[in-house]
Amino acid sequence: MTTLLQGAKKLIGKGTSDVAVKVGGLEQAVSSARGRLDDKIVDDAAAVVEHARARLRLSADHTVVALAGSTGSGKSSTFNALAGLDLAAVGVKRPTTSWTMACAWGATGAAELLDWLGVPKRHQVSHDSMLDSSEEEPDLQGLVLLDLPDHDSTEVAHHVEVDRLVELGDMLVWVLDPQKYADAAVHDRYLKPLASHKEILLVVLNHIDEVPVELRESMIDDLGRLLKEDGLDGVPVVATSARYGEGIPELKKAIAVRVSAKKSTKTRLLADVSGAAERMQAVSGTTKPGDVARARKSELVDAFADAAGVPTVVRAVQKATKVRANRATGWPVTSWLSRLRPDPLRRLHLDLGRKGKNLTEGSRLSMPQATQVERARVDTAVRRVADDASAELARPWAAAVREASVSRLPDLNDALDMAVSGTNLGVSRTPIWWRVVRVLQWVLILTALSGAAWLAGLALMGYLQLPVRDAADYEGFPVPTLMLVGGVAAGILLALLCRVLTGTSARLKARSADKRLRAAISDVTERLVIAPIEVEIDAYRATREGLAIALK
Ligand SMILES: Nc1nc2c(ncn2[C@@H]2O[C@H](COP(=O)(O)OP(=O)(O)OP(=O)(O)O)[C@@H](O)[C@H]2O)c(=O)[nH]1
Ligand SMILES: [Mg+2]
Repeated sequence: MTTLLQGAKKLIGKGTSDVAVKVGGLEQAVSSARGRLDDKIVDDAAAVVEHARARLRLSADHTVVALAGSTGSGKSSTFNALAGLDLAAVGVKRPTTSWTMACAWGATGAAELLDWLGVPKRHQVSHDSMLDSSEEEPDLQGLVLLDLPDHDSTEVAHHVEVDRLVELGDMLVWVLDPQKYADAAVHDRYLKPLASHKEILLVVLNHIDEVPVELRESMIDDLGRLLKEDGLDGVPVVATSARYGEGIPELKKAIAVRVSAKKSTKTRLLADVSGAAERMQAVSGTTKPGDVARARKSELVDAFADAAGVPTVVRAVQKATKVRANRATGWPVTSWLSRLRPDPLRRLHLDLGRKGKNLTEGSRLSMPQATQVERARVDTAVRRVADDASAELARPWAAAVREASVSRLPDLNDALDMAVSGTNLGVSRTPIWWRVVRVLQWVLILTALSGAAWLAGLALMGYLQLPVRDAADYEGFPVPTLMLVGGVAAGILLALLCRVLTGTSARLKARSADKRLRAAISDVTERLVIAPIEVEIDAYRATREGLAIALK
C-alpha cells in the first residue's frame, strides 16, 4: 500500500474529517497518474488538492459566501441589504464594483481566510465592529460575505477575479435580474458547470420589484425550468428586491441555515474532489489490473534466450563436454588424436575463460549476433506481454504500459551479453570418474606395454639362441600375451563403455548450462520488460485506489 494511502487511513483513525481522506485519495491518484493521463485533467485535480488542503488548514468556523452575477444585477445592493449597512458602492455607472469587498460576521480567524482569498485588508470589513452588539445576528456568525465584480465585464481583471473566487468560495449566491436571467452565456459558462456543486448554490432573482406582480410567478417558474436544464434542479431560488428589501429576510435565512450548519466548506470541497476524481476516472477507467501470465513470461524468456544465442552455447557445452570426457576417458593411444580437433566451444569462438567458469570478456564479443528473425520474436514476445498486462486497461494506461515495455530494450544486447558471459556454465569441473577411468586406462596401457616388453624380451632371447624359459601361463595362455592382448582389449572396451556414459554426462551438463543461462536471461526479462511494466501497473493500481477513496 502506498504511503499516501497509509497517511489517509491514519487520518481516518485519528477521526479527521472524511474530506481530508478523500483529498488524500485524490492526491494519490494525481501523483500516480502524472505523465500518464492527460496533463490538463491531472493539473486540474492537483489544483483541487492544493485548494482543498489550503482551505482545510484555514478557519472551519467560517463560511465564505460569494455574491456573483452580471453587472447591474444588484450584487452590491444585496450585499448591503444583507449586511444592513451601506458598505459596497452601488452605482449607476457600469460596472461599479472592480474589487471584491468582504464583510465578516464574527471576525476571529476570518482575516487569515480573507488573506488566502486575496481580499486586500482595505476591502475587509468586520460586521461586528460596525454595529452594536444588540444588533448582532447570532445565526450569521461565521459568515464571510463577498461582493464580487461582475462576470460579464469588459474588464478582463473582473473575469479573472470572479472565476478565482467562484472556485474558492464555500457557497455561491448567483444574483440574476429579470432582463438577463435567461442569458445563455451565464447558463453555459457559469451555471451548467456548477451542476456538480448544486448543494452549495443559491440563486437570487433580484429587481423583482420591477416585474409586475402577476408575471412574477411565471418568471420564477421559467427560471426554475432553465436551472433544471442546467442540471441544477433542486437549487433554491429566492426572489428579492435589494432596493426595497423584499425577499431579503428569506435570503438571509437561507444563508444563515447553511452558515450555522457549518457544512458548506466541506460540501464544497467534497464536490470539488469528487468532480475532479470523476473526470480523472472517466479517462483512467475502473477495471482491475491483471498480472502478466506465467506463460507469457516464459515465452519472453525463450525469445530472449534465442536472441542471446543460448541454444548455440548449450550445444557447444554439450559437444565440448563430450570431447573433453572422451579425451579424458578414451583409450590413451587414440585419444591424443582428438587433441588435434579444436574444442567446440573454442571453435565457436567461445572461450571458457582461464578457469573455464564462464565466457570471458573477449569471447562475448564473438558471440553470434541475434538474427532479424530472433529480434522480431523478441519484439513480438514483448508486445504480447504488454498487451496481456494492459488488455483490460483504459487507453492512456495501455499506452503507458506499451511504452514502458519497450523503454529499456535499447539495453537489451548488452544485458543479454552480460547475462550469458556472467553465467557459470558448469563445464570446468572434471568429474572424479573421468580421473579414475584415466588412471585405469594408463594401468591397462602399462600392462599391455609390460606384456609387449616381456614378449619382445622373449623374442630377442630366442633370436640370440639364448635358453628361453617358457613364460608363465594362465589357463594355458602365456601371461605376457594375455597382458598385451588383455590390456589393449580392456582399454578399448573401457573407452567404448565410457563413450556411452560421456554422452549422457554431456547431455546433463548441457541441460544444467541451459537452466543456468535461462535463469540469468529470466532476470534480464524481469529487469528490462516486466519491472517497467509493473511500475505502470502499480501506478494504475494506486490511481484507481486513490480515485475510489476520493469517490467513496
Ligand atoms: N429597482 C431595483 N433596483 C435595484 C435593485 N438592486 C439594485 N438596483 C439598482 O441597480 C443598480 C446596480 O446595482 P448594483 O448593486 O451596483 O449592481 P452590481 O451587481 O453590484 O453591479 P456591478 O458592481 O457593476 O457588477 C443600482 O442603481 C441599484 O440601485 C432592485 O432590487 N430593484
Ligand atoms: Mg457591484
